Amino acid sequence: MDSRSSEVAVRPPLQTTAKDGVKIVIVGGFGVGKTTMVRSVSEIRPLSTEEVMTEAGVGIDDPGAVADKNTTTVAFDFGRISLDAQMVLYLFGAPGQERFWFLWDRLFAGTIGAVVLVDTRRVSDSWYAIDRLEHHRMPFIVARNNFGEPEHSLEDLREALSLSPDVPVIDCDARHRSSSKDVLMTLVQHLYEQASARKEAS
Ligand SMILES: Nc1nc2c(ncn2[C@@H]2O[C@H](COP(=O)(O)OP(=O)(O)OP(=O)(O)O)[C@@H](O)[C@H]2O)c(=O)[nH]1
Ligand SMILES: [Mg+2]
Repeated sequence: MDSRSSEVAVRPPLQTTAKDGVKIVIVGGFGVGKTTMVRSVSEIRPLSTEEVMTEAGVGIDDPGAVADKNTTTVAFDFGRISLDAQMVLYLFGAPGQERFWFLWDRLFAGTIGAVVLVDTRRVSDSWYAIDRLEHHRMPFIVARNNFGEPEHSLEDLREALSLSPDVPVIDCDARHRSSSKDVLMTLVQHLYEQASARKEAS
């Protein structure tokens, strides 16, 4: 057992004060850090469906900028985090490879919001995720994962992705729990603001 899994094992069960549970998905292109984010932030041992990428995938799987990556998500990741005494988020990490995209629409069922993780070395890999979320009219935020010093600003990224001004765009490091938690807090805040704006308008 590695040190991370022993740390997870001593975490307490769901608090009895928990009242609201909501489902969130983390989407994005291949190898942008979706599984890493679910693992870093989950308070339970996350369920993962990682499979080793073998030679059979050569020509089908494109490791691109993540050439040292040797496993990939073939269904989804699942984790949980209590944001406060009452609010619990159930996290689903989507599979990034195109041949598993057919699973996404199922994953979106019952979801109230999404995080689009982006690797700015491969911005165009995010277009499919944004397209699907807009199709489902699902609120989302964009989180730029830390794969080294970025060449462009967050505003440049907003422009490259043609995002409307109200979509939050932030930086993160999916490997770190506090950073991943900040991403989820930003999403929840965004959901609250959207719900309040709808209430005021009605
Ligand atoms: N430098 C850096 N590497 C990261 C970061 N997050 C994840 N990685 C690494 O990037 C690789 C891909 O991470 P995964 O979490 O498997 O990516 P994924 O989006 O789940 O990949 P698929 O499910 O196969 O689409 C792994 O080798 C991670 O260790 C990050 O913030 N910075
Ligand atoms: Mg994954």
